[in-house]
Amino acid sequence: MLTLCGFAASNYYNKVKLALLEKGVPFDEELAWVGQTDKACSPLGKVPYLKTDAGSLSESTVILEYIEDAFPQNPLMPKDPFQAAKVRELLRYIELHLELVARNLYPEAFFGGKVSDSAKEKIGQQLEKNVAAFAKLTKYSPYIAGDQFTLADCAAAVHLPLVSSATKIIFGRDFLADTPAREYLKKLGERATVQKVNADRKANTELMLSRSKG
Ligand SMILES: N[C@@H](CCC(=O)N[C@@H](CS)C(=O)NCC(=O)O)C(=O)O
Repeated sequence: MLTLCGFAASNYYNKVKLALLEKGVPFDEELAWVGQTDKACSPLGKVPYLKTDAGSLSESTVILEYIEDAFPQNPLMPKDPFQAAKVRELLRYIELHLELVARNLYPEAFFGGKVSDSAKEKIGQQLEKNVAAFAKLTKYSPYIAGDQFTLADCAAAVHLPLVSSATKIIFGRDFLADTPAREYLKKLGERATVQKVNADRKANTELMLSRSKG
């Protein structure tokens, strides 16, 4: 049995949860806030991590690839090696070049902190460049890498909304506004799996906020 550990307000946690739901792989969830994680499972203390009968794994993309390899049902990767590499390329862009850069805005955008004006300027320039490059790789036909729902859609579903809202809050402009991301995300939102992830995220975010107030 698999146990997904972390908390449902986390976009990285939700990327893995969405893949498990899409594949129909049974799993349990174990609540672990940052600071309360099992360092034997996730040495950096990050979430998510996955407990399996063979041992534990950290790093969300590694977990995604493990799930895909270990459970062949409802594949989330193309069989063709080149097409599979294109999916991995998109996954990398979404995580490394969009989410990880936009993440520097989150303290001010979502958590009441402050990001310096010079940092904002640098992040804005980097993100603009990265969004333009990302747009060259996306297909939206109807999924982000083509006609199959893949691991790249699991990443896009949870990370792109944060890139949009963080840039809108900090720069007054959604950096993804000129791409088909909004329509695509709306369509993804019709999937029962995405609805479940989003409902759990909302409930857990409220819990997280009430903990930080109390
Ligand atoms: N590269 C990691 C990133 C995970 C990550 O940053 N998770 C956040 C929560 S959304 C976290 O655990 N933050 C606490 C920390 O970095 O110490 C992955 O893909 O799993």
